This record gives sequence, C-alpha cells and structure tokens, in this order.
Amino acid sequence: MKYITTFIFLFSLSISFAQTSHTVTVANFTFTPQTATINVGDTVKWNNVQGTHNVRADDFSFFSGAVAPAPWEFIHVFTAEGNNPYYCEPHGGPGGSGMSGVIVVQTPVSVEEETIVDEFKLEQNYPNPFNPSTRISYSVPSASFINLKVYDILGNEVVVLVNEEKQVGSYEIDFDAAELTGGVYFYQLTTNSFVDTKKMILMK
Ligand SMILES: [Cu+2]
Repeated sequence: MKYITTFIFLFSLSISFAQTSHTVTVANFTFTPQTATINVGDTVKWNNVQGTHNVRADDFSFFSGAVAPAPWEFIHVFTAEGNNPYYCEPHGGPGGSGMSGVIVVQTPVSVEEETIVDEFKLEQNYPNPFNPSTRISYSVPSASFINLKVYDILGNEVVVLVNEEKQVGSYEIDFDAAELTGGVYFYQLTTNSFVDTKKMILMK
C-alpha cells in the first residue's frame, strides 16, 4: 500500500515599516523623554515650550540652530540605526551631561506570519466494520478534481464514489455495499497532488 501525503502551506510574509513621528518636549532644562527609542525613518520633533534652549547632536549630525526662546519646533528625520546623543548648548554638554538626551534608532522588527492552510485528508470510514453502508469523509484545501474509488482485496475497482471538481471544504459520502459480499475493501482518494488509501471491512 502506498501512501503519499502532500501538505500545502501558505506562507504570507508581511513586513511593515510604518513611519512615525515622535515628540520630545523641551522645558524646565529637561528633554522629555530623555531617551526616545524610534525606528529607522522616523521623525523626531523637539517642541520647546518653555525657556531658552537649542538642540545639538554630540556629533553635530543634527542642530536646531542658535539658542532661542520658546516657542519653537525643530524636526529631524533619522535614517540610520544607532544612538544619537544630543544636548542643549547653554545648559548641557556632550556625553549626557546636564540638559541632554538620546535618540536610539532601531531597525523595525519585521512581523512574520505563517498560516497553514488545511490539508487534503481522507478520514477512516464510520462505522467500520459495517453492514451494509458506511460513511467516508474527506477534506479539500483548495479547489481540486477529486477521485474516490472503492477496490476489493484483489485491487479490482468496485465503485466510483466521486469523480468531479470539488471546492474547498469537508465532504461526506455514503457507501452502500448491500450488493457486495463480505470482506476487506479499500477506498482511495486521488487528486493531482495527493493519494491516500484506507481499509474497511464489510461484515456479512
Ligand atoms: Cu537648554
């Protein structure tokens, strides 16, 4: 007896890179939040609401300009991974001293989803043993031409139960063996990518 089992998997890979804008509030000699963690491509807006300040990266990769009284906004887009320490020139210094902050830029985490679509399945008939009829169930994961036949113990074809295109779904079919002699029979489900055979016993 030959069993071939084919599983069909559908892998859907979705990666989202949502660009987000983050705000750092500048007030009371403090940047809030002091450490902001963002994704590559995100924007940070410093919003000075109180006092006279500026924003300058330790490495000078971004700079709001000369110290100026509130209100003002400064926007910078971060396009590379890494830590970006910065400070306010009159009230802080490089390396995190005084009025300072850090923008931590990360690569967005990709979201990977795996969906397993149902597989072809041929169930054991019920009841089994049986007399004179039994029910055979099978599942179709994608529209397919389905062939379901019954054979006797010698491999002779006894009856064709299904021989047609079926849509996705679960199916049942009754096999009536009133005309047959008792003994072992096989039923086989065949598609272009799947074959399975099971044994059933007609008790008379
Ligand atoms: Cu300041």
